[in-house]
Amino acid sequence: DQSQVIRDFLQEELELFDTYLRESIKNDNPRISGIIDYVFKANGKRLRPMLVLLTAKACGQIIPETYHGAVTVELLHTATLVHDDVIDKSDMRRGRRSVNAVYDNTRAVLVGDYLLSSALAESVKTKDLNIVRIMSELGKSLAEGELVQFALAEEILIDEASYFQVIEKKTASLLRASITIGAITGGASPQTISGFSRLGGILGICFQIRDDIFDYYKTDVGKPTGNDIREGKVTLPLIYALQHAPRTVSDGMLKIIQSRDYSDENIERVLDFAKEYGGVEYAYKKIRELLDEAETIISELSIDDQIKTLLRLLLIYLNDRDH
Ligand code: 2DE
Ligand code: MG
Ligand code: MG
Ligand code: MG
Ligand code: MG
Repeated sequence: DQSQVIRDFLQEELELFDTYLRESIKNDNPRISGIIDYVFKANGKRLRPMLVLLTAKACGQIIPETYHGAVTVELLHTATLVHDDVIDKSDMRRGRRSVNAVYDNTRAVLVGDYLLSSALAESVKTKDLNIVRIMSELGKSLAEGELVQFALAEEILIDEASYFQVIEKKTASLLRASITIGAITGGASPQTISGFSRLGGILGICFQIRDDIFDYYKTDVGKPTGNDIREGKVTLPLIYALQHAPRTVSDGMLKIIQSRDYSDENIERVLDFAKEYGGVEYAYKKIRELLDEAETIISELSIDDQIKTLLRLLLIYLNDRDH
């Protein structure tokens, strides 16, 4: 796992991050702390805090505000996952049962609200109005992304531009915010902050395309294959295949999707169709193009070569990860 090198490089910082995180979610009421403990006992990848810390370190300093920044993004991220599993009616998360499955939707919604508010409270501890603004706008963007995605799924609207619009809002915004907050608290120049921000956005897009590719294969993280299609979510591989397969074939697939007859055989047919007509390949090609852009940005950043190497490793990790 490529992320181990980065985790080792940030070992002390990640330990301190955990202390800040624990402090932030402390609650004396066992009815609440029980659920919160359940949520955080799952071993998240800590990807967003890593981005905050690595970027701040690249820019020259990690200060207490950096940790508050790392905590605010992790809390908001966790809030969205708790809500996401309610929306997607998903009973698994990070290889274990989701909050809505173990408790119920009511509690999952409320714990998500609690975590969202905790995230905003934490952002204030950075004492930087810019960061508070980034986090507030981020909450809006994430909810907007979900709303647009839901509308598209209802309309069964399939086009690449809409797809990219959604993943920009629901995923890229969060990775961009993480990296930007790292650069701000790291004391970077406006030019460096903007370079990192662009890098964060690209990382985020790659991250979601990769996540969407996972849906085409069996994974061991407890997610049923084809879940996105079952939810009416038409992602990049299928969008491409629908637009490039012979008309008669793609019409047949569209019929299945529009009929919402999601039997296992039908799902299998749609998944195979997307693979057969180059959809998965195309998605990988998109990722590679974006990574080339990312490489250009990294090479132009005025930061330590060692950290450039780590950023490159992070890029590889994001795309080789198996969940
Ligand atoms: C993950 O997509 C979605 C992330 C954004 C969720 C945003 C919500 C609204 P997936 P997986 C729920 C805003 C909520 C706030 C501000 C608390 O593809 O495959 O469903 O991991 O992800 O389930
Ligand atoms: Mg989901
Ligand atoms: Mg979702
Ligand atoms: Mg997904
Ligand atoms: Mg995912």
